[in-house]
Amino acid sequence: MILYCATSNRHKLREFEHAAQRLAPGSFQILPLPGLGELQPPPETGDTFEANAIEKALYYSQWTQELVFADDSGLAVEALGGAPGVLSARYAGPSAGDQANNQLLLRNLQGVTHRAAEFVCVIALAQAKRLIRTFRGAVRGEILHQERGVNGFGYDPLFYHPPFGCTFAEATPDQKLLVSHRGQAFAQLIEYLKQRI
Ligand code: ITT
Repeated sequence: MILYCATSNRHKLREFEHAAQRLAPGSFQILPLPGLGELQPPPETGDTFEANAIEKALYYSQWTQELVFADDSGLAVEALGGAPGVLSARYAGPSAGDQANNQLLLRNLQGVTHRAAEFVCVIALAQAKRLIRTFRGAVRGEILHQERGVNGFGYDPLFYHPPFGCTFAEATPDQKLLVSHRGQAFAQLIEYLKQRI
C-alpha cells in the first residue's frame, strides 16, 4: 500500500521510511508526496499539534486520491510552560535551523534545574480533503546542559531519555523508533491501516 508522506522535513521522512520497514516489512511504501516541494506550505496557525497536523494533511491531500499523512511534532518543556511546542521548528525565528533553536533553548533554560520535557507527535491521515483519523505519541525526557550525539535531528542532542541513559542523538535509529513520539504515533497508524486492509 502506498502512503504519501506530506512533509518538507527530510529527517521525518527518513524516520517514517525506516519505521515502515521495521514495523511492517513489505506492506507499506512511504513516498514523499509528489510535487510537495513546489507547493506553498500551509500557514500552521493552530495552537495544538492536532490542529496543525490536520491542517497539513487536509491541505496536501487535495493533490492526490491516495492516502496522505502529515506529522506535526515538537518539544514541550515543562519549565517553559510547554514551549517551544507547536513553534519548535521556528523557535529561534522563521528560518531558524536546529543549531539556533537548540542554542536558544539552552539560553532560556539557563539556571533552571527542573528540566523535564516531552516530545509529542500527532499524525493526521487524510484522503482527498477528508480527515480519516489522528494518532498521537509522546515520550518524556530531560533537557541536558549541552548537546550530546550526532544522530537524529532537531532537539535530539539535548533530549536525554533516562531509560536509555543517553540522548536521542546518541541512540541508534532502531532504539529511537522503539520509544519515540513519532515511532508510537506511526505504529498506531500502521495498526489502524492493517485492520482496514
Ligand atoms: P513539516 O511541517 O513540513 O512536516 P517541520 O520540520 O516544519 O516540517 P513541524 O512543524 O512539525 O515540522 O516541526 C517539528 C519540529 O519539532 C522539528 O523541526 C524539530 O525542531 C522538532 N522535532 C520534532 N520531532 C523531533 C524529533 O524526533 N527529534 C528532534 N526534534 C524534533
